[in-house]
Amino acid sequence: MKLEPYKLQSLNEDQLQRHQQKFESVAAEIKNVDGLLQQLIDFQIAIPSWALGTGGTRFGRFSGGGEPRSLEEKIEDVGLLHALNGSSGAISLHIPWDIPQNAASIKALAAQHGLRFDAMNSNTFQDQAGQAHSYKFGSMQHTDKAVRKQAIDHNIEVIKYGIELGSESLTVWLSDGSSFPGQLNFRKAFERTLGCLQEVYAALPDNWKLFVEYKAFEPNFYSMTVGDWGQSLNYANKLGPKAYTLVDLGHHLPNANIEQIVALLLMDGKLGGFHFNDSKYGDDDLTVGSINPYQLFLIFNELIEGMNARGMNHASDLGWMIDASHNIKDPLEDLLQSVEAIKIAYAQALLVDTQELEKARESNDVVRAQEILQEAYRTDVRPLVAEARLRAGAALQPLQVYRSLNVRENLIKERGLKTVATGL
Ligand code: LRH
Ligand code: MN
Ligand code: MN
Repeated sequence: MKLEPYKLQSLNEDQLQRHQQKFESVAAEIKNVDGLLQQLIDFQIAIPSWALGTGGTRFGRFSGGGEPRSLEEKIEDVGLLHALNGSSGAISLHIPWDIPQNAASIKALAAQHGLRFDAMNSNTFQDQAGQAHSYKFGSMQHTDKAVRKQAIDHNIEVIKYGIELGSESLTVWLSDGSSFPGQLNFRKAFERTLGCLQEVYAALPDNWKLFVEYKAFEPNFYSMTVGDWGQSLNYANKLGPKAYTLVDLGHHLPNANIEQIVALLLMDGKLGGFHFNDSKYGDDDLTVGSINPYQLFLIFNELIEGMNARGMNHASDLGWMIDASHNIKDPLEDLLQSVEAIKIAYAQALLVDTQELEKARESNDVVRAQEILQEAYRTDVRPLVAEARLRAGAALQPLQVYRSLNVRENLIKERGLKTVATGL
């Protein structure tokens, strides 16, 4: 489904006056509002191809209908999101769920929608039809060299698809680990995994990055071979300058101080990118900002501080991606909410008076330091985010436009009610 620009314009016009009043009142308080708006416009968040359909849970799946049936339709869905919010200008693919049959035409289709390809993801956590060896006991950690070789070859194949599409990074998430004490020799599992990652690393083009994604639990529940940021950083350090740690917000043990992890990875120049989502109990893959928006703000506060200290470009020097799973919501509506939550947290963090904060810290004024952060967090920045969207030619209220244009109903008419998108 394509969004007609004139429809967007007329829907925006209906809301313009109300918006302008709200925007002017927030803008009056901000020093360089145009600079801030430009930063918001430039900040793009990649949509994961596997989140465009209803993934469900392991207990059931309730399709909402109209899900993308092909890679082309996934790109069209992300194109629609981008037309609505002006901030979803990239897609992240998962192989073999998204094998491009004709890379040139897929690339051209993405370009038509103003999309680029963010990190490619490999998959050695499922067995695929026709595959010679099983990953039941792991992939890169496996005791059998033939299984390890299969995992390496798959990752190299993913890099090749990525090169054809113009991607510049590979995310490796391994489900490797053990579910029972005694099952695994931790040291040997680490060494075998490192050996495989080294071969994948050697196949990376010069301008590519390798993201090592960690996760504390699931599907293995006793140990994970890339279980936390320490292990990921250890692999990344041993691999070399093109290897980085990827932080998925849902992959930590409860109450982990993710903002501190982010600060220290940035200090070492080893933070590669993000999988944004939210969670209360585990790897819940819930809408970003739906459970703990203050944590998201604190993470962005560290990101901005650390990136500025290293002279990094906020928009382009890290991989900004969502990783989500949908059970009861319309995936596209949920993704609009997630992108909005990320932009809100980013805008709030841009408002932090960093100089005053440093002064408060130097003088051990704890109350003042906390007040400075909360002052920014409690600012209603939604009119700023909306103004950035307006200036980017997108919708003032993306979700409202999505609903008023009956997008889901139209997709169901076009694609059918009983659709299953490839992916989780
Ligand atoms: C694992 C994970 C990883 C996978 C995705 C489908 O939990 O976060 O990023 O590639 O989910
Ligand atoms: Mn992830
Ligand atoms: Mn996950």
